[in-house]
Amino acid sequence: MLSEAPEQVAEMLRQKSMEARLLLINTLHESGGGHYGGCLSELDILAVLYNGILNIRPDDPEWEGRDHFILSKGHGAIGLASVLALRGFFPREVLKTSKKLDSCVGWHTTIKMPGIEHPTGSLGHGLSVAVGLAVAKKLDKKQSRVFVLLGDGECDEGSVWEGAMAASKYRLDNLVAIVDRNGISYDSRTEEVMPLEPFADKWKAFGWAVRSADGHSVGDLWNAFSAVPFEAGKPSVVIASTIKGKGVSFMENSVAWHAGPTTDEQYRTAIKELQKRAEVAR
Ligand SMILES: Cc1ncc(C[n+]2csc(CCOP(=O)(O)OP(=O)(O)O)c2C)c(N)n1
Repeated sequence: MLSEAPEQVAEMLRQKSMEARLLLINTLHESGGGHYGGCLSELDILAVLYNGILNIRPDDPEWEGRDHFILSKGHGAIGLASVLALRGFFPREVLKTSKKLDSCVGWHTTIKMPGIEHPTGSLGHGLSVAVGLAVAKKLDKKQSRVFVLLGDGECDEGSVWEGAMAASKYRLDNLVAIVDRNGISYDSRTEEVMPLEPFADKWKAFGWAVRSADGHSVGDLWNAFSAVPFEAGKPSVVIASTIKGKGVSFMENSVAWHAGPTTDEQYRTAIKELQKRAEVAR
């Protein structure tokens, strides 16, 4: 798949997501902890979107012609904040302010942070907000697109499926949903909490054009996002297979690492492992 994206672009994207992983771990450890698992699973998706797919202006976050992005799984806030900082929306020093009153850096997204379109954290709302934005773009005859990232556990919320129905009713082919399909919810596997499979078929039945991707392959993600809309007149969904805690061995695919603090020793191990992976990737 990587061969379909220019190798320099793929290399740049891998580099960006590795930098974001390091920044994320530093930020979370300095903050006293946070949502390690879901932030690490979403990072490659965000790195690809923000470094080549989304039409945005980091120095003018509210530029009218921008593509919109909503992080519906709002607890992935620091993952997004790391990518936004590296993309130039604000200085990376801002990420050190999380313990200060009135900081824009927190466990969930807030519109105080440049680049954040909509505050999230209460799951199940982002898709409906994205549907509203996409309808508005259609009515205004604007070319910009709306992307929204959902967690798979989040898809247990009935409101997600109300949004999904509305998106196909209004033929929103300017709307792209991505599901971070890491197979884990809050403290259990998704299929134990509420079986989602056959997941792709469910989206199809709700009128969406569906594509699967390896959520940690920048080439695969790039190809999927570059091909939207997958069908004219239909909203697109990318089901991205990911690993919760990706990049840190003791966090990977573990229900114990949805959120929490890291000890200094765990922090050092995580950083060492990520640095080693970055060297191997080079
Ligand atoms: C409406 C609502 N119910 C419950 C929660 C508590 N909660 C926070 S994260 C989470 C699990 C989400 O799982 P998933 O969407 O798969 O997130 P990821 O694994 O990607 O971190 C839950 C239930 C919440 N934030 N909002």
